[in-house]
Formats: sequence, C-alpha cells, structure tokens
Amino acid sequence: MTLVESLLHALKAHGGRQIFGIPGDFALPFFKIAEASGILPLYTLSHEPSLGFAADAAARLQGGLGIAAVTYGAGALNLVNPVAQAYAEKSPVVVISGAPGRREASYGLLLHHQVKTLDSQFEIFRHITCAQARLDHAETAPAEIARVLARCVRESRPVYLEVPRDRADVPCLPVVPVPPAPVDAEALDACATEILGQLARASAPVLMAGVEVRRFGEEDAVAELARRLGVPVVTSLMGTGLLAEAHPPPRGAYLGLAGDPAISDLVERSDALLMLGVILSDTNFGASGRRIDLRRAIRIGDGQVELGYHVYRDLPLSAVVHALLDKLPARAPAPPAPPVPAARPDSDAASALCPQSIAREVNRMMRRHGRFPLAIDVGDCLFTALEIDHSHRVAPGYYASMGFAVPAALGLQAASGRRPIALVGDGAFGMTGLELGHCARYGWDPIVIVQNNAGWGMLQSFEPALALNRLGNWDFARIAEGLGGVGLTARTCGELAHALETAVRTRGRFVLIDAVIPPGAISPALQRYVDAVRRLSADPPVPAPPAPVAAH
Ligand code: TPW
Repeated sequence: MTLVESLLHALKAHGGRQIFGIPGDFALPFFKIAEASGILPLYTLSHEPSLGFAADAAARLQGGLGIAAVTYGAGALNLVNPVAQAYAEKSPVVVISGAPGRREASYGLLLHHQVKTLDSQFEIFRHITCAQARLDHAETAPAEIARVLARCVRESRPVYLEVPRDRADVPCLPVVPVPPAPVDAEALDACATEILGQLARASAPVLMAGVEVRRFGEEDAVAELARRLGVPVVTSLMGTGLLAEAHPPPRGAYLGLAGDPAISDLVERSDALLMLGVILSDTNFGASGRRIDLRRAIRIGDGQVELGYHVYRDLPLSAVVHALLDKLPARAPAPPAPPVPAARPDSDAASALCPQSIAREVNRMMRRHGRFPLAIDVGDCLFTALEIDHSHRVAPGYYASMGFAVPAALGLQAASGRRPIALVGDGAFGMTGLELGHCARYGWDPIVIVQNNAGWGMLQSFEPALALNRLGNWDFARIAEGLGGVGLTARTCGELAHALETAVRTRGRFVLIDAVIPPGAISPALQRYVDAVRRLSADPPVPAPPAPVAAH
C-alpha cells in the first residue's frame, strides 16, 4: 500500500465519506492515487473556498469528517477562511495539501507558490487547526495520521496534513487508529449527580442545545434527555435546526434582544440553564437584554463541564449525556406530533416579496412536500431562515463568512444524497454561486433561492446612506441557465409559490429562483438585531461578574 492509500483508508475509517478537491502540480500525485484507488469519491470544484465550505457542510450534517484536498500555496492559502470558520464553529474538516518534495525543498531556490519560507503555510494552518503533520517519512506516517485524525474526531475541529509530492507513492503500512481516551468514571458519576442536583433545585431549568450535539452525533440522546428531564428546550442561534426530529421540537432559537421575546425571557430568567455544546459568541449572547449569569448555568462542551464554581475536565459531551440518561428513569414517549396544518390558501399572491414572505412560502412548500435540509448564507437570509420551520440546516451563524450556502448545499447533497435548499443573498451568491456549474457532472440538483435585494442589504440596514452597498441588478435566472440549471424569477408571493412548485417537480438539474425583493425590505429578526446593536452600543449593559473557576 502507498502512503496516500494508507491515508485514504484511514480517512474512511474515521468517517470521511468523500473528498472535495482542486489539484495543482504539488498535489497531483495525491490526486492521481485518490482517483485510481477509488477509496473515496472525489468531487472537484472551481475555487478552494468552496471546497472548505462543502467539506464543512458535509461534516456538519452527517457527522464524520469533511475532507478538502488542495495544492501547496495558492490552493491551500485559498482555504484559510473556510478552515478558520470550521475551527471557530467546531467542524471536523481535514485539510490535505500537496507540498514540495524533499529534493526540491533543498535546492535553495524559491519554489513557485512559496511565501516566506517553505514552512509558512504549515505555520498559518497551525493557527486554524487543532493538529498538524507533514507526512515526509513513510515509517512515521501511519502514527502521525492516527494522531491527527484522532484529534480531529475528539475535538471536532479541523486538522492539517501535508503530503510532499515525492512521498505520495512510497510504500507505507496501514494506519492503526488511536483508541479513545478513557473517561474517569468517578468524575463522570460525580458530575452527573451534581448536574441533576442543580436542576432539581432550580425553579426554572432550561436546556439549550448547541452545535456540539450534532457534531458528536448525540441528537437522539439529547432529545431523550430533554424528555426525561421534562424541561423546555431551545437551541442557540447556531444550533437552529437541531433536534428537528424530536417530539416536541425545540421552542425556537435564543437570540437575546434580536429574537423571539418569549424565548429570550425563558432563557434569561432560567436559574439553571443547561447548555449542551453551545458556542458562547456575541451572535448567540452579545445582544442579550439581561446578561446571563454564567455562574448559574451548566456548560457542557469543549470536552469539559463547568457548573457553578467547578470545572470537570476531560469529560466528553457524549459521556456526560449518557451518564445523565443512566440516572434518569425512562418516560413514556411523547404523543405523536399533531398533523401539520394544511397550507393556507395563497391569499397574498399578488403582494411583492419580502424576506418574511420568502420564509412563509418555503414553509408552505415544505408542508406540502416534506422537509429539505437547508444551507443558509450570511446576510439577511440568516435571520429570514429563523422563520423557516424547524428543519436540518447548516449555517455559519457565529464566524459568519459569506459564500457558504451554495458550496455547502453541494456538500450536503454529496454527503447525504438528499436534495437541499440553499438560501443566499445576491452579494454572497457572487462569491461562490458559479460552483453550481458543477451540478450537471455529479447529478446534484439543489434548489437555490437568491434573496435578491440588489445590494449588501444587511450592511445597508446599518449604514443606509452608503452608496457602496448597492450592487445593481443582476439577472440570476439567466446566469443559472448558462450554468446548466433552470432559472426562474419571482417578484410576488404567488410567483415564488409557483417557482417552488416547479423546482420541486424538476429533478436532475439545479433550480435557481431569483427572489427579487425591494431594496430596504428586511426581516423582522434583522430589524430587531439592528435595533439591539444600536441600543447596546449606545448603552452597553453592565456585564455579570465572570464565574470564578476552580479546577476539578
Ligand atoms: C466573506 C461582511 C456581512 S453581511 C454582508 C457583508 C458584506 C452583506 C451581504 O449581502 P447579501 O445579503 O449576500 O446580498 P443581504 O441580505 O445582506 O443583502 N465578507 C465575507 N463575509 C462577511 N460576513 C462579510 C464580508 C458582510
């Protein structure tokens, strides 16, 4: 077996299901073996950021690893932003980069794609990945691959592997996976007892589910935990779409002042907020009307548990969730969910589209045809999507890089085989939308809704007078036709309803719906967010004192 075959088998054994890649001369030996061996399907796209977003989305929806393979320098450095996002949002993406071979590295000449030193790229990726290795020795490569992939899985964060081009086909032993670290059973038991004690003493406990619940494959267990605890469930903003199959589903997403006031009230008044895998970020918590006192919260995530004045280190989320379940009696399953109300007749067919009506029409369509996984971009569509019925979704709600939704939708379809819907602003579409041209080769047929306000609307809502936020009118439907898809334009609710029906019926080609909305029309959630940010920057709230931390 060659070094690259050994790597590919290890990726598969750790949950990798496909590779998104763009080759270059330093990476061609890797790609040649990847294609010839067929160990993992290989999908090529046009621009490296899209590889990162697609791999990230594949990992987010399914669990397992996302894989992005690139060439040295120009290719790998194009991946920095999506990998940084995957790091920040805890998505396990494996970056595989080609690199100069040993002999050429010692020529003393600058090599093409080199920045400062030959190690500059490695150093850059050290900052945005949780483990790295250069596979320049066949003897050590299996152990290095095992170490790096184990970290990727355990921390659910990106890792970086560099394959010098003269090492790709050297003979190599198979990778022996690193067994998971044992969990201290006594600490786990004490921790679970303490959590349940705190919940039992509380008068208003609430469970908030965050991204790690999906990353570690614990959605069913957490839904069961919520049932046994009998506490209300919400998600973080980033966790929107979690527990989509649970009965009852979560009440909604917490967004502080920008969110549903009933949910904000529930969370902010809780005297025992059980946070499971929640990323504490400003988009989640920065716009809180009343600062959440983290000393009263129970935070399970990042491989530890913090509650009150304690920290239990080295307790993975999965172990804690199952330890809690073991201590709670089973409850009779909840009664089946009431049937979804039939779609209301389209009473407002002639009215102009707005963000809210886009959400409403998508809901109506999904009530008729079933739920689709969603890929959401950054811009008002992130807020608009909060009004779309609970459904599996991926969205960069914290790091917030534009350009995510289209390649993420391709990643979702490649990984799951399910037909996704991408919701994307016209500005963000400009960044990665042309990747739709690859759908024909791979038989992907996502439905893409461009929330088109002819500008960077979210920025406009903060700075209405700035001319630079206006982008002009692009004919997205014609662009779609040129890329081999079906392009439709909708300016009214009736036209969007009709376009969505056409999209559902049209299989085998992607369908892009240019949903034209008047510039300045923004979603209620974005309006609340803008108001909250303005209010908070005029009058910043007094923060709660930080929780003193005593290591367990
Ligand atoms: C990679 C900054 C956040 S929102 C936004 C920008 C430029 C405007 C989005 O315009 P779009 O959607 O897509 O038309 P809408 O609804 O607001 O009109 N570069 C990157 N990521 C981010 N977040 C920005 C810039 C930004």
